[in-house]
Amino acid sequence: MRDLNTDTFAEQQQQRARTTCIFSFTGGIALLWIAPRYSDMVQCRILNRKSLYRIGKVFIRKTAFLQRSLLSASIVSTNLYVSSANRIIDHSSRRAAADMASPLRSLVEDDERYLKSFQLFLERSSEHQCMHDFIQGILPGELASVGDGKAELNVFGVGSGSGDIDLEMFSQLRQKHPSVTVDNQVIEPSSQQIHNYKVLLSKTPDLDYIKFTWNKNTAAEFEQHWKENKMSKKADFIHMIQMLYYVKDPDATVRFFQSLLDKNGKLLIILVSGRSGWGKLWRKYRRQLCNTEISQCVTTRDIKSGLESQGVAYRSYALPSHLDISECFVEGSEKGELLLDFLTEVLDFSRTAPAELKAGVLEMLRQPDCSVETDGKVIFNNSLEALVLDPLP
Ligand code: HSM
Repeated sequence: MRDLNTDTFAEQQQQRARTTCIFSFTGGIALLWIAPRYSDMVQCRILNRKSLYRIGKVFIRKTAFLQRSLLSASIVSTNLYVSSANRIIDHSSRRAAADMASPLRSLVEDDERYLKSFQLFLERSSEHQCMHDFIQGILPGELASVGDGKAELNVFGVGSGSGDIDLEMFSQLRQKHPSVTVDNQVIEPSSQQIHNYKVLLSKTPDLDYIKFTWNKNTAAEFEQHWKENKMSKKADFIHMIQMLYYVKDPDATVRFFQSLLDKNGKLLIILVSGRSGWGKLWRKYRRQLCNTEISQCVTTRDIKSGLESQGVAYRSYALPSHLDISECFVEGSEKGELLLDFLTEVLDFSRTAPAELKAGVLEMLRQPDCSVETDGKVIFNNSLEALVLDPLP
């Protein structure tokens, strides 16, 4: 889209230059044609009045001079116009070429910086607090019926990260089903996060009832492996928390994992809500910010409309949350830059984004659509939404 727009602009400039060229030359030729006739006319009158003869000659010379000047002025101005249009065209095509050569890099390409900015995001936001409230308040009701009386429950954590949210959910599952054992498949592509998860396990008591299987895979790799090996295992509880941003086709991923649910199984999806500041930011800057190969600007609104179009039922729960983004507006603040990376999903956004985009994003971030300003702080709307799906009929 961006390249197409640039071409259209360049073409318009070229067209304008061509039109001016034609008009200027036509104008010049018309002058050449009219001026001699006019000078002849003047000359005739002057010949009849001898006293004006000299003045007439000067006038004729001047007319000829004027005629030449006008013609050369029109040529010069046409040239100037053409060359300035060419400069614009050059600039546009250079910009288009540069855009093609160096698109903004996605933050997820740099695992270390991603984790650093994510950590800062967690410190500045109430993201984990609102998940904690949901896990304590709502999730137990959803988990009560899973397993249909089985002695062992199969759980899939898709994009489990460092496992802290997983362990909170296990604690609720355990309270609802005190005598079951759990077979837990962890599906997580980041070795650093798997390491963090294992460290957390080593520090957490009373987890003997859970068997952990580590799949260092993306959801897509896991799906491919599952299909190739014609696996038939069914799951009682699958969770995908803040991970559908990182799959190529979020709707298809939801469909695949929902198809793995056993009777009474539950699929839990948590994402930012369509009404959050994220939703507003992405509606305006999706094209510039989202590298759709590795990260999607997807909200629960998108997932819900996909489900609705297929007639799939879901239950929805709002998880209000906020994020302090004040540092993003402090020029040169390292933490502000890290937060901006997380907000835009662009690696080194402050340094690599075109000035116009950076200014637009910063302006948008503090608009009432995205944030509120209180006590000198800019508080971004980080509201999440949880969707719970039952097995397909
Ligand atoms: N990075 C996409 C939005 C988000 N992820 C919020 C976690 N919390």
